Amino acid sequence: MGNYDHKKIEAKWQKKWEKEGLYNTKDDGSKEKYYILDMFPYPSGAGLHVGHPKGYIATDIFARMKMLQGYNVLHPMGWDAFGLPAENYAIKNKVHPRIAVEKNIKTFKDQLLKLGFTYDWDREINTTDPEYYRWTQWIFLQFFKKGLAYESFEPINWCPSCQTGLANEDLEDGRCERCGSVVERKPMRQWVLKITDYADRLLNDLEKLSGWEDSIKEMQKNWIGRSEGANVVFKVESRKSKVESQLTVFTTRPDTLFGCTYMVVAPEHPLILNFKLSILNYQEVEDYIEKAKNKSDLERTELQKDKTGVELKGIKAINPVNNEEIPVYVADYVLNSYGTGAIMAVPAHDERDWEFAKKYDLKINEVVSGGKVQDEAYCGDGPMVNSDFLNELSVDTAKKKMIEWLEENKVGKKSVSYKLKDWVFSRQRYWGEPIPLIHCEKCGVVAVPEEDLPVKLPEVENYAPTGTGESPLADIKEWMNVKCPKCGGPAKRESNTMPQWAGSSWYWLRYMDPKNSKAMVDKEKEKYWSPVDFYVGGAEHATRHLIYARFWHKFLFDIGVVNYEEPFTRLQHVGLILAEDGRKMSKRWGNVINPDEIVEKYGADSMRVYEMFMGPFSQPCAWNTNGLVGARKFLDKVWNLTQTKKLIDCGDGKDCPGVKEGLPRLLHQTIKKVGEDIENFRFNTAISQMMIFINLASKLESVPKAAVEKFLIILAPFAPHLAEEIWHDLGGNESIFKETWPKFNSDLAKEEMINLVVQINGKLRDTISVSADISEEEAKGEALKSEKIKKWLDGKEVVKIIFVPEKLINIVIK
Ligand code: ANZ
Ligand code: ZN
Repeated sequence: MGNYDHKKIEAKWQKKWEKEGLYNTKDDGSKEKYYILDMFPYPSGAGLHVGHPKGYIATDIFARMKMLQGYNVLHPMGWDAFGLPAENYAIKNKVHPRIAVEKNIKTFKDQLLKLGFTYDWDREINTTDPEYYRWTQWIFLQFFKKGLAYESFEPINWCPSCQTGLANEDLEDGRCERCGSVVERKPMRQWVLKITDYADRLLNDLEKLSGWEDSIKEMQKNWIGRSEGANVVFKVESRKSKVESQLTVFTTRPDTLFGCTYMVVAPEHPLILNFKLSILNYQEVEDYIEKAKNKSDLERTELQKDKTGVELKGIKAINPVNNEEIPVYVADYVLNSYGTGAIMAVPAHDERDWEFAKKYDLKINEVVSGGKVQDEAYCGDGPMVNSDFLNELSVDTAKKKMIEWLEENKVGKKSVSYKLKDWVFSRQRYWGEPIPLIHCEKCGVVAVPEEDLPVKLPEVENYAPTGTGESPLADIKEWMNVKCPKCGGPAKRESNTMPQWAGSSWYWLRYMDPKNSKAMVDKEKEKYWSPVDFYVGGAEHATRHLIYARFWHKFLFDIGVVNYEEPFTRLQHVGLILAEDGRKMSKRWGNVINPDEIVEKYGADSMRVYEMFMGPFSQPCAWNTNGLVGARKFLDKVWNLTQTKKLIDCGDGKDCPGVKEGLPRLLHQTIKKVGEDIENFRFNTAISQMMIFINLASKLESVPKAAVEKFLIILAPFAPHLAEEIWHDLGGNESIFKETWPKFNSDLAKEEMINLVVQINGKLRDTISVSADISEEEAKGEALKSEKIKKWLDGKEVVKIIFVPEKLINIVIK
């Protein structure tokens, strides 16, 4: 297909570039740096489909433009290869995950190489390489030493199929994000990272990230989920046994305390066991708890779901503000993991409480006026009613006043809750970084000395999950049994491994200094390269990865390893490429397109141009082979132009061919637009502008060589192989990527000017100079601004204005 031999050209230049080390990045402090980063891929068994490289093509175009503009560009690539998918793939196909990962990486890399990217492969990293994960373990130890990694025995999310604990971030609609199984709750020994200590900074610093899309910042904000309110302490007592206790709730609406008519505790709440002997219907309560046990948080809190619960008979709570006795329920719509795991229910002003109260026939007391609380919960503003010292206040004022009252009476205080939970950081699986800790009977948990890192993942015969709460590593006696680094006594290694997200939580730092064996990154290098100027990747990482990454980076800042508090200055998400049938590309649908076939048939340059031309970069677009053919035709046109036309050495002169047809103006407009469009990731409009240029140039008998050369330089980021080939064909000795990005001449780039006649009542009164494609509105405005015209209009009424494009304006007056 096509007119130029893409196979020959592309292979030739890929080899040459590699041999010359064209993309090897030097730590050259004399030049201004630009660090552009792709989210590194997970090398799955299936290889890349045509959707995967879309972001990489974009960053490659960007990186090449920056190179041409004289920046020292860092554009690295690596592999995020630990974690469940690799391990599940390995178990299914009965190969060791290490072997599977090696093979997959090779496939991925071959595929990427064929697309002609600028990656500096000398800086390639792999999260499963012990020389890499030594530093992942080192960072964990710093967390541990600062008290930010702790052992917990709380019930956590458990995937019954992957047989491992999961973090909240690993769930999607209450299911395991990896295998789709419904997640259960299971008590388990875990290592947890205290990300909640950073919640406020993660939230507040979003404001500094002006280079991030608002939608992503909003998702992070919701994920962190900061709620301000109060904790309120209720007395709870049993009539029968005179047992007394306290129940603390978290509420965002302390103003409604007078409207609290009952309380609810989560099924896991310890209060239930404490009152076991006083609860008259304990069997019923226990049955209910048993049923609630396996339900996911999502199932429990869905608004539409029918609310269920059981009263704890025999015990009562006392509302501290009016000493009213109110019933206490257990119900699974209250989560143990949020706030305090207990609520004060205000059915008049909370939807879920309202439904529950209707179902169990509980009192509904209005305390904020404005609604019809017998018909539905009213969530709007006041004035407050039935609330003693709060009456007539607005909700906001009442909140403040109630918090003052609670604090004065020592039955509560201002409080903040976060949806963000501490990060469950251990997995009961084989294929991950071993957690570098040792359990000693005498000394407790002891850190592996830093000089003993990395703690290498040992070979095992059986790496399938055990389901026991320990990883398969626990079976390897020689590995597990060690001497305690503190007392020398017998001790055991931690058998849990780190989650898949660990290795990707700091990898951008390692590219700056990938071979350093003394530190995770050299301080000077970090100072030069940080922060990442531009980060491009999938929107699915808006929360998980990007929250973890910011958290680790901030921690590394706090311990003095890095110089900047935020890792990524600018962030752009990639719109999906869908299959031709409009569905997501997936093996399941049999609609996957392999880039190798496209490259083989149409060439890498065509695929690059096509993917950037499909539509606005951040929007999803369906693949269409006709579009691909169109991209190839455009490149063929460029090729033909340089092969069949006379190229004239006339500089930028007036006597050059194409002046009359407006070629110089179009060239400079194209230079301007392509540069601005790449900067703003508007590749599709950049390409259509280049098409317009080529169409005009192709119509001419001969074209100025200088114009073609400038055009080639701005085309080169998109179609590097073809541009390089033609460049050399036209006599270039060095790579086109050693040229400089052309400057546009803003006078030349200006629109063509024409003279418009301005008439008043059909008589010529002035001529004005305007751009040829001026709009009607603008033209009228310009005419009315003319001093000569103003004189004629003085005191007269304008009846109408007639506009004849490119000719005249006639103003009709009375
Ligand atoms: C009384 C009240 C009255 C409430 C009212 C709301 C409206 P956000 O905004 O999401 O932070 N709540 C507290 N802990 C809970 C838990 N563990 N499980 C389920 N619900 C819980 O929501 C905070 C509100 O959610 C709290 O304020 C509490 O109900 C409920 F007119 O307290 B509120
Ligand atoms: Zn010890």
